[in-house]
Amino acid sequence: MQLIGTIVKGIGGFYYVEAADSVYECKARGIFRKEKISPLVGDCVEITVNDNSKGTIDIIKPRKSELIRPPIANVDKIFIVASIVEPMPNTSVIDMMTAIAMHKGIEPSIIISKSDLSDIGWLYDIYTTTGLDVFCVSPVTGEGIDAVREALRDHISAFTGNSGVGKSTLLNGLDKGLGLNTGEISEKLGRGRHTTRHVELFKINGGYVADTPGFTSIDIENGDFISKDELPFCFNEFLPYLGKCRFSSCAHINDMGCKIVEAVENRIISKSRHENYTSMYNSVKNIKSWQLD
Ligand SMILES: Nc1nc2c(ncn2[C@@H]2O[C@H](COP(=O)(O)OP(=O)(O)OP(=O)(O)O)[C@@H](O)[C@H]2O)c(=O)[nH]1
Ligand SMILES: [Mg+2]
Ligand SMILES: [Zn+2]
Repeated sequence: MQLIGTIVKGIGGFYYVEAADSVYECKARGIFRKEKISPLVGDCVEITVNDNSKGTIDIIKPRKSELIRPPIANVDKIFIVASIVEPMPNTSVIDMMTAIAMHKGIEPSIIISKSDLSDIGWLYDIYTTTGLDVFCVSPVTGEGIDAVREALRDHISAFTGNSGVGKSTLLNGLDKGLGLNTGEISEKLGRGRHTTRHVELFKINGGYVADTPGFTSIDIENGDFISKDELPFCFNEFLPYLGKCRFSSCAHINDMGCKIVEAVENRIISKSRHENYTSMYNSVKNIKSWQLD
């Protein structure tokens, strides 16, 4: 029997493919190894299922997008989860993530978690100026859960963010049946660091969402390099101003006649976002793409 499905999990050389409302344990054909292609969670695949309900992946359909960390294909939306208390949010990491997502043509959104524990105002104020979707959630009070569930509808999405921000807790809140492991944040006890160990897609509201292990540091990998000319296009709230500055070579840092700098002065664009743009710009401006190879 031949079916088309989605890889929802990959462990120890086996891929679990959801197709026609069942999940099949599959092996990849040897040809992929020869061609140095590895199937990814999120891949749309054609499989052949034998009498024992075991399958073989025959074809991997072309990918719409590909993330390196977390490793997932065909993601439509990235939800960057930032906790308002420990682990404290780092806006430069958030802004790098939103830029990388935009660069890959994936829609970024911000989830501010643990809204029951502290006032989320300052972080909300920064991100509400970006034009991106911002959700404030707490699985404890139930705030924001329905809004996130609605945003997941019919898409492949990924939750990303530091270990301990509450990605798995939020998923449990979205679907009470999941029962994912969550961890206390306690370095002394040595628990709560990377409670989630592998990437897995869960079906919610007709879409798939990935729970992913939190990152502790963020490296710009080769595929994630954004050149200085592309960078302004990776800041959503800059888009309406691009092409309108006095000089066509405007770097939008402190240039004369810059419409973006003007919008920062008028508090239409957040100062924090512009500062993080400036440091990203300064770190890439002297790198040529041939230096990355
Ligand atoms: N009060 C409160 N606690 C929360 C909330 N969300 C998560 N927590 C707690 O924060 C801790 C970490 O949550 P996890 O869901 O394991 O975090 P994670 O992002 O999945 O972490 P990794 O899997 O390690 O990447 C747990 O003790 C949760 O109970 C929230 O909205 N409010
Ligand atoms: Mg987790
Ligand atoms: Zn400018």
